[in-house]
Amino acid sequence: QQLVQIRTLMADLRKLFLYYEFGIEEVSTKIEILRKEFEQIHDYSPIEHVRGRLKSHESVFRKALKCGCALTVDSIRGEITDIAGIRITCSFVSDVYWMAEMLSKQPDVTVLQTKDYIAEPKENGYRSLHLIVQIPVFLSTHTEYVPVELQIRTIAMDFWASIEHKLRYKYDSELPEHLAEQISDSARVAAELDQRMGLLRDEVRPSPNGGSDLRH
Ligand code: 0O2
Repeated sequence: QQLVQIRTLMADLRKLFLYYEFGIEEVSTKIEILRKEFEQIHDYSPIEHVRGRLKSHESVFRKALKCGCALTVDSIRGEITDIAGIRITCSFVSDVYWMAEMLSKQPDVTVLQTKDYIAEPKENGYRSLHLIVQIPVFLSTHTEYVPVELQIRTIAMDFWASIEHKLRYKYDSELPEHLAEQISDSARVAAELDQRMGLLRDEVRPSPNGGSDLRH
């Protein structure tokens, strides 16, 4: 009986994951269109790198257990909104907000949630702009509305997050105090670097959306 339940869950999850994969493709296409248009028209792109990923089945199960959500496809789909994720890396802080704005205002994009860890960094120093957006995926018989987590950040924020993630993994989430202090100090340095680069960019040319890196 349990084996049948597990088989059904896995089959349902495979189908769900396919929809999420389509969601990543849809949003990636939007980002790619913006990037190409910018390179053509402005001879400049706010986007440095883009990477999409589907959460592994294991991480989904781990998260479901952590948040006490039932191991059914309906509760997984209702509770876990970061199965499909896209990370956009920009050069400047103002570009991060600009990208978020350009994507959010597209008529088929619904913003479900915004977490601005740039305005309010996490305690360890983590900075990034997170949006959960929902987009329609048109299938042969119906339309699926798929949530996609966007993490938009600068190169400096991304560098910091990648090292911090590796350290946390190495120490199984419990960083020794001296390392935790250094990582949090490095976040401050990365934020300062972003601000200095923003000032340099303001010197060279005003940001295309009229924003300024001075404000962050
Ligand atoms: P992965 O493998 O990158 O997907 P939760 O998802 O339960 O942790 P919440 O509030 O739903 O918490 O999500 P939140 O805080 O918006 O952040 C989720 C994702 O942001 C994480 O996903 C990381 O990718 C990234 N993130 C958040 N905080 C940190 C941090 O302190 N350091 C680093 N390096 N990344 C962070 P996952 O699921 O943890 O991992």
